[in-house]
Amino acid sequence: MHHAGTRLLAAPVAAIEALAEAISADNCQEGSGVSNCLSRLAGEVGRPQDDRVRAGPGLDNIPSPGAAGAAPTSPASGRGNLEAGTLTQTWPEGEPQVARAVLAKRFAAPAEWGPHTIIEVLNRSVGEGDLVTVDAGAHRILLSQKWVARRPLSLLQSAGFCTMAGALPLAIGAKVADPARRIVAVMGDGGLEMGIGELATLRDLGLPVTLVLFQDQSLALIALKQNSAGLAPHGVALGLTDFAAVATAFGGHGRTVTSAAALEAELAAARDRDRFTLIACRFDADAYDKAF
Ligand SMILES: Cc1ncc(C[n+]2csc(CCOP(=O)(O)OP(=O)(O)O)c2C)c(N)n1
Ligand SMILES: [Mg+2]
Repeated sequence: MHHAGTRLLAAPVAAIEALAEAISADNCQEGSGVSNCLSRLAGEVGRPQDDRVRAGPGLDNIPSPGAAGAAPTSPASGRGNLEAGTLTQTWPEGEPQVARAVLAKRFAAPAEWGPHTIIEVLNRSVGEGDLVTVDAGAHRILLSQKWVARRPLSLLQSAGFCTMAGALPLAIGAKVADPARRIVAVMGDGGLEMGIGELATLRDLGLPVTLVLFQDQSLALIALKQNSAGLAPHGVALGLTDFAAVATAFGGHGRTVTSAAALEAELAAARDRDRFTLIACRFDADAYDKAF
């Protein structure tokens, strides 16, 4: 790709656009397609001669949560410094900005409401010092393309096993470790129905976590895989659960929303609540058609 002493890449924009095309054409699979695409993207843009990881104060460039008016950094959130002082400024050609622009265009919201819009609202509403966990499924694949992480280690997920229902215990653990930090769990309806008992843990430990639910009444990722294999949908439809009522029954606050404005308002209201909040975002099961 390159060797010491040469410029990393003469035309990163063209390379990234070509890879964005590849991402579009790829049948994105959890744990394989998308991550491979993005690894290729990183590879094409060019790794530095020494991986650009050197001793130095590079993470000074990342503002601290405290600077943004968020909760003070505790030992747990302080781990976001990735062993502070070991990284330096990278990508002198502006490659990250180009990659972000290409991804933003490729995965732009096709409608006023749906999974794309929910992630855009989250990008606006989640603060720099906050921590997000995300479950397994189509919602996670889309979030992986659209998420704007402001700090290292601020997005937790089961990246290896991709296990459903993991986002809730991840959020519980994060909140126990750092009670002052805002924790937002992003889940699909299939995943939450697998691990719904954890709502009782939120109640019993008095953890005011915010749970944003992608309620499409579908195991959407499996439906997409069946479709791309030329199969008819089988065993992927979910009934309509009233998750707001379930949250109330578990001692939390529950709401169902179907617009960006309502989601934004509920996210803001959840910030100061002393118990958990579940926001069920309902949208149609076909919302991921042509998304990947
Ligand atoms: C424990 C477990 N069982 C099965 C799977 C396979 N799997 C991956 S995503 C998915 C569907 C997830 O549905 P949902 O939580 O509603 O998310 P969506 O895809 O609809 O966004 C399944 C069954 C898994 N990753 N983990
Ligand atoms: Mg679903």
